[in-house]
Amino acid sequence: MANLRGDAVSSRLLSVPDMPDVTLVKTLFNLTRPGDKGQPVLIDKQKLPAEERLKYDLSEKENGFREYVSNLIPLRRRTPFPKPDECQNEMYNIPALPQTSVVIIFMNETWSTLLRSVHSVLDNTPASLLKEVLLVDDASEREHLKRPLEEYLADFPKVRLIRSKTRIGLMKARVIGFDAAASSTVTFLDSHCECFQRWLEPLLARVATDPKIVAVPVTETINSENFGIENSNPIHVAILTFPLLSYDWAYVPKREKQRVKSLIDPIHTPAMAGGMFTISKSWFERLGKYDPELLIWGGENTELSLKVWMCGGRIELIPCSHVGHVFRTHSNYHYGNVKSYYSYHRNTGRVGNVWLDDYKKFTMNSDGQLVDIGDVSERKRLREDLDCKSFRWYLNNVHPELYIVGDGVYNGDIRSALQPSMCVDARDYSYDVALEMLPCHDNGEGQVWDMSELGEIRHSIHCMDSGYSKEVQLARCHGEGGHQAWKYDGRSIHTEFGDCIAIEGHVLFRQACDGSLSQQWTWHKNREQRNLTTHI
Ligand code: UD2
Ligand code: MN
Repeated sequence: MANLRGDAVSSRLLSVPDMPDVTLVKTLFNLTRPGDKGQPVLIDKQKLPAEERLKYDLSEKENGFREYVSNLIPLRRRTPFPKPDECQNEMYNIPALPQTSVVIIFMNETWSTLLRSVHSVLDNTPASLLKEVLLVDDASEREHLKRPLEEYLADFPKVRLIRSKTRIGLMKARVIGFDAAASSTVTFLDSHCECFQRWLEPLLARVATDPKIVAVPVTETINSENFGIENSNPIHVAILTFPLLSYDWAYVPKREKQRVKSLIDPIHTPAMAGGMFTISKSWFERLGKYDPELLIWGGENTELSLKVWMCGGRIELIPCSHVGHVFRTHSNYHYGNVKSYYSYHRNTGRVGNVWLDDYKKFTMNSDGQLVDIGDVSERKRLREDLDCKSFRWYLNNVHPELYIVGDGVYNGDIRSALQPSMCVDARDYSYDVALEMLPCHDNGEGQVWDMSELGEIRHSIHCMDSGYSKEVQLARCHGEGGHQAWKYDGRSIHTEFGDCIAIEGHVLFRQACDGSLSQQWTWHKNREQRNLTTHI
């Protein structure tokens, strides 16, 4: 174990806001071991003396998380034991596993979150598997990240600090760490993470099986207010989102639940959030690392998700590997003239243009509609050299359930045969009220519906739902079929139990199908069903 000098954080090391008065706050709220095993640290702000309250308030504004609370927790704390319980019986043949270099990139990170990330790696990783921890500083400006950080790290020979002289953005920072890494696998982390016990062994075990597997831990949320660490159940996969080309969390698809044999088997995940994963050095290199033109933040996760799958690899989510991560409430990365808006759309535009084929039309900037995407010919050549498959292949084989706004099997407005100038309207997207018919307006807003592969009738994340009442209402799409599964036969929109959507007055109801005009609808057929037959 590393030494324990991480227990006290000296205020000398911190920029604004100052350290909490730890002794006072601990007494006030009866905190003996704040945050131990991922317990939340509960502070009643009203009971803080005025001076402390000011620090408490400021720290959130500066960082997008409550640094004040983070600073009350020792730099070394115990993390929860990973769920499911079956993980406790898993044995790993450590001498047979490859070593890894852990790369942690940071830019103006707070002292306590950064060093808790480092300590959690050192404390929860078998020394024989950890070649080194490479901290890559993307030209931070905060004082505590200069001399004080170097002095602190001097006690930890496995930790190496690499500085970038200029601000280069997270992708290039990761690549600097990657290029400096001395082992055959590299594991990336954000600078506000906490690894659970045995987080690394199951990741390495998968990459050792097949170097084209990219192994991703379960991302646990470290609460940005109280720093409690969740232990998720059930776990979620990451999926791509349109039109932004970002990621979202989703339930493990039904077919994947059927494919795996136990709760702890690796799960095929269509995408990754981007911050934490283990990859073999040779595979990341073959894949051309990240597009060198990506700036600051965003899009690199989409690029890697697509090219790993489309170019012959696989992304696996490893149920027994857990890493906590603080999700900020806000961030605004920019430098010089480069604004977050510009870099995000430029990045995702480049990725969409290179990897999405015809589907790029469903994104915001793959043809440079919003901001210039530059020259992508090198990246297209890389895709050809690697002989990668099409995006359509990805949809059919990796993520058939993926819903792309505008790409429904049926798409467009839904008109009533009884009142041909009236369309189904999502109005103000309120739930728990019957959907209304309003005059068709042809400008998209509220009247464009997609029928998804799962038979949902969707308007973005909202679905037509008819459960406990006979009204047809809007509800958040859940992807589980049931009350959100419909069929359209060119005339009626019905459930598999013979109930049809009908107009009554100006709202939508579900009633027994009888072929009447009030149950007939026109809706534009957009394309054939994707290949979903194996799993529903
Ligand atoms: C998510 C990912 C993040 C990255 C991002 C998209 C997780 C949990 N997080 O956003 O890793 O893939 O999506 O790009 O999967 N940083 C720099 N230089 C910069 C900006 C940021 O080094 O110019 C560092 C930053 O200190 C942090 C990392 O990059 O360690 C990711 O940034 P973030 O934590 O703000 O991103 P996050 O978690 O919101
Ligand atoms: Mn992060």
